[in-house]
Amino acid sequence: MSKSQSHGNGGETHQTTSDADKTLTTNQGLPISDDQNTLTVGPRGPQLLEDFVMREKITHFDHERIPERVVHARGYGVHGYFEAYDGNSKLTEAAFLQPNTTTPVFCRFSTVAGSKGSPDTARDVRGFAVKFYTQQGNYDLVGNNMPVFFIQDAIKFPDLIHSVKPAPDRDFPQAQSAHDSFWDFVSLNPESMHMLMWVMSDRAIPRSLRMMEGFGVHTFRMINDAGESTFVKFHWRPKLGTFSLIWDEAVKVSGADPDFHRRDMWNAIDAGDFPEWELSVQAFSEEEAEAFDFDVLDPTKLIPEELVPLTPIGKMVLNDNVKNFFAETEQVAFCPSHIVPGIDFSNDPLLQGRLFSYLDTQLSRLGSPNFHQIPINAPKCPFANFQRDGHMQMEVPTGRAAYEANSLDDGSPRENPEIGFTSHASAESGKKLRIRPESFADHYSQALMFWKSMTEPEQRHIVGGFAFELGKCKELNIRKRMLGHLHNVDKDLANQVAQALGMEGEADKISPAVPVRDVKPSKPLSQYASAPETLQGKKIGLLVTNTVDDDFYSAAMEAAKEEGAMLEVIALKAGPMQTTDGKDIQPDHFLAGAPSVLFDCVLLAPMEEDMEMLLSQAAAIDWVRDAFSHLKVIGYNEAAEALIERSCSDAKDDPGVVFVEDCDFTSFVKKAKQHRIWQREPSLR
Ligand code: HDE
Repeated sequence: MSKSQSHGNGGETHQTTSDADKTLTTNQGLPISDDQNTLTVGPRGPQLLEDFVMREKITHFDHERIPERVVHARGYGVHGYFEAYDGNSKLTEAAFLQPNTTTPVFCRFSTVAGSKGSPDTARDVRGFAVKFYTQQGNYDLVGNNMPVFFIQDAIKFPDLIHSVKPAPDRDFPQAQSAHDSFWDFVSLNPESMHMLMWVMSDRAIPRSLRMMEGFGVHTFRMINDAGESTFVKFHWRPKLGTFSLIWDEAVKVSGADPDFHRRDMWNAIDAGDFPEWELSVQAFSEEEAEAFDFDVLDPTKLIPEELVPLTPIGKMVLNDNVKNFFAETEQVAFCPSHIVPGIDFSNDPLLQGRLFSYLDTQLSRLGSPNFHQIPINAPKCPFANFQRDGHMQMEVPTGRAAYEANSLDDGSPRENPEIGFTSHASAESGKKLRIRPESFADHYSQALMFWKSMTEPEQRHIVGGFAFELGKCKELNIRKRMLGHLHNVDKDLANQVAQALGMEGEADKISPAVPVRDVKPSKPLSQYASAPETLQGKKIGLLVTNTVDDDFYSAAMEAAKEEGAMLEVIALKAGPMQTTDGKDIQPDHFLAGAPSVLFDCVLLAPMEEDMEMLLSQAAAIDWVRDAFSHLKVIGYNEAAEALIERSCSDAKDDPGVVFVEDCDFTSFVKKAKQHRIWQREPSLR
């Protein structure tokens, strides 16, 4: 029972409160005799201030909350490990990137705008922050699931965030950008245009945290043991592929399961299906950077992989759920300034601002400069210095001298030029000024590159995204300004959005600061151009009635297992049921509690004798209709034909509606691996 947590600094341990004899005690260790009744004068008399047991309990409760993160408040953390590949030493001396090195990591995924209790599937950027507990100290790679950002200079960050957060007078809208103040801000900041293309695309509504890419966004440096610097951009690529929801699905999932992403991650890890990402860098020299037609210090630009391909440097596996959400996920403190020898910063003005902001925010959020002593933040290598005291000091530093250098104690710890971090000695000079470099002035060319790189469905969704969001923006002048920007990106895009809004010909005229370049598409920017055909990590929903055919059920289970997918049974009632052969099964859901939006593809296996009743249920009709209009593959048995006819009369001849004959799931699985039936979409939306 005695649980202890290592601090990682010399094996010191801390006991948790629940210990040896399981007796409930106060925080001072006093056994409690009665935890149900407050101390009163007589059974019906007044309560006594003297009741320290009650006061301690309530006071602690009153202080249970800490300020939520000002951005990225809603997040989900998971433990795992990182394994370095061979061959990184020519790029970096970082110890955790050398061959045969495995490093523990903690990874926190998040939305940006919503508060801590907001739904997981809001349209938003996703944070992708990884803390590597290396032997040279903690390294934090604090990235996003999109490779660019809204603004070029950190000084604009508070304005960006104030514009997207609920309005200060009315405190809504929550967890969304579909409102006047956000579009007002971005339409007055053309540098946002490239990022807006990403945020209006399917990237902003990921299917799963396990199916998202991650990016370091800024240009960083890697330094090898000869002191040579190479510029790098970081990329995380998920083994399962990059997949997204459809907007209507995301909206409905928000209601059906606001915890959709965290539940998905928890369940996968709990089932031993550990998500994995490969970490790569785009590595390039300063001379190469000079030759690009954009500035690598500008965080609104990405480097097309056609220009600099990815070099894989390692992989991350997430394999352990947290034991306590608050202690770990809530208290974890990421700072881009947590760096190790072998990695360094660039002059990207957004990154430079972040190097200040994160430490500052942790001080206010966690309340003490000793936040590094909280177990989730403590390095797993020895650490020692002469910083002392402060709120919640957990250590008991010994010795008389708390300064460096000293000759009173044994003189240690001391600085060490051999192994210590040194900043790359880049040559910097210039006048002190507040000015944006001219090389940051092209705000439209890469937005156009993104647009051109999309497949047809992806383009349709971007148009839909802009139309939805601008449709919620009541100020017509803001819409017109945005249409003007979209015109500068691509006329066809602008016209489609204008048409959807009923505002053809109303775009403002906005002159780009520099001419828009004729850019080529870049294939890796599309999620679907080369999406893997797989069911791995996906979820199949099997709709049954009062019982289910044993052969169908067993074969479906087997097919799902073979594909690495999860199959969940949705029945009419929540209680236990039996298959036709009398096998006991416990449905995972009952119909009204699990709409088809929760699954990637569906199987319909009702019993003939239940059909009349099923066809009278709106929930069953909606279930199938939604699956169809969310472009899902639908497999069905003979009895389900009537249900399909009733819910989607347009399903006839649809390639994704597959009859499962003799419990053979081959055709269903083959189709379902395509993820969605895109050709169905134009006739539906
Ligand atoms: Fe952050 N950001 N950010 N950000 N950010 C925070 O730090 C900030 C930016 C990112 O799971 C805050 O601990 C500024 C870019 C992630 O705990 C805060 C600027 C990128 C997380 C902060 C940026 C990010 C944060 C709030 C503009 C992608 C969540 C709570 C200069 C490369 C980390 C906190 C977690 C969190 C400031 C822009 C990623 C206030 C000033 C660009 C993933 O410090």
